[in-house]
Amino acid sequence: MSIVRPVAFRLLQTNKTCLSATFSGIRHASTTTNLKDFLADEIPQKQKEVIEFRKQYGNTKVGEITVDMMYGGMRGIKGLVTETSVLDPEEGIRFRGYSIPECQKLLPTAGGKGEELLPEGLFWLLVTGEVPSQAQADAITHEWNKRASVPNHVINMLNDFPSNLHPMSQFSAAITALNSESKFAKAYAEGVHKSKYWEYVYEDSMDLIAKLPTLAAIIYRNLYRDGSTPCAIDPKKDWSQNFAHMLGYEDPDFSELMRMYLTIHSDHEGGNVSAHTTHLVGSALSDPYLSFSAGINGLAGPLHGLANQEVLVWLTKLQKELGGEVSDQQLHDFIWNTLKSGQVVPGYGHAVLRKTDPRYTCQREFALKHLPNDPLFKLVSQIYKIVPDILLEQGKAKNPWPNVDAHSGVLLQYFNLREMNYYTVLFGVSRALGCMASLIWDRALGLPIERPKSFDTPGLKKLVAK
Ligand code: AMX
Repeated sequence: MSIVRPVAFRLLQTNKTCLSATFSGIRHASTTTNLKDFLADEIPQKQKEVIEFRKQYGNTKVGEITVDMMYGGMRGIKGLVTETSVLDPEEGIRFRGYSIPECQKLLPTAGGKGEELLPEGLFWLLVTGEVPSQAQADAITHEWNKRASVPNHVINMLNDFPSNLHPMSQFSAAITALNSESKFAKAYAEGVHKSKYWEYVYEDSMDLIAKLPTLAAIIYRNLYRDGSTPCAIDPKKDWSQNFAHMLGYEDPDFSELMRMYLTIHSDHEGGNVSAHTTHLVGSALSDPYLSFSAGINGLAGPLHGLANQEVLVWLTKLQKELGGEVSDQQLHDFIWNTLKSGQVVPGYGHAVLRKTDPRYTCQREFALKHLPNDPLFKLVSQIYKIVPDILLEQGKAKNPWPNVDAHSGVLLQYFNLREMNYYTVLFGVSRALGCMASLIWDRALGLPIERPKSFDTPGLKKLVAK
């Protein structure tokens, strides 16, 4: 049975933000550096737009549902609205209308410290739909640095976990336990009016994102280093650089890798397991910590985020069996053996994409710049030339091309972050940006509890007979 992956749609844009964000229509209208002020201004307009849109087109049919879709992981069912990004099968992800190469040209970088995009700027774009100025991205850095402290009970819990508990389980449990800090849960318990929900979800989202690097660094240092406390947040450093330093990596190029990594893994429209789960759990008005930890549990599945770990496990097995230099024929046989033993080739295929993932290409470009002669990079490039033809020959996978996870591990290995079981935690830190940006808008638009209709097979047979 395939995994759940319905299609998400962006709403029609307002006049102010129309032009579908092609390069000629770059949107950066606002000057405020306060994201909450921006939202307070924007939300009433967007609410009005949605009400009018639904009034006019609420009964308009936008698609059909087949029996195969119902048994087949809801693939292709148009069933969600997600504002932050849209995934085109041929072209890949567009964050609020902007492709990754367009973002690379438009969004703020760390200035003198590096050329890669700041995830803070991408977050501003995801939330607002506008390309931020440097001052707006820097304001997010400032906010997150201020909100980063983690309560002692969570630190103690992490320190008490056994070393055989997977880093993703630790990460998810720590995020759940952080809900002691939830401003939304507190306000709800005190009877806050529903029109104010988004304000508390915003506060929790900003706190949660700010705290994730510290949680992730504690897990890393406990499992793979001496268990010492991560260094303190430095207000002069950006989110990624602080994270890199807390992990114990001082190389400026590693901070660059983190900036790129944390930007490109952030969002992939609304139907993927981690985003959809966060949205679903949030629809029950579970607070952002509970909602996102549920999403993290989905990300921990090998068909979703854990694929980045799986790729490295698979590559390590390949190197152990075949040695250093491998011929195309040896690779060909190894890949076929993987398929014949009933396993997937990790890092290849996708539920929506039908071309090479631009996030793969972006990481390949980073590798060409920073590690062009790395043997593992060369192996990954060699595999890229061989796997698609084999998957096509096998004739099952609808997309034979690599996804984001085929390339991330090789970059981390190069910088000596070799603990592959940890890789999905990095994905999780980044995924919070998209999930939280969407959750703020879910509550701002008053989206209700999610409850699709399900059938049993006899019921479905009756329905079909009609
Ligand atoms: N290797 C071998 N077989 C594959 C394959 C791959 N990389 N990708 C798809 N297939 C198989 C499926 O298992 C399925 O087989 P079945 O008919 O026996 O069940 C068949 O091809 C049809 O699958 P599909 O419609 O092309 O894919 P899907 O939408 O059901 O699943 C995905 C998508 C990503 C789960 C699948 O391509 C896969 O398992 N890839 C490997 C794992 C991976 O890289 N996951 C990460 C995805 C990105 C992410 O979320 N981080």
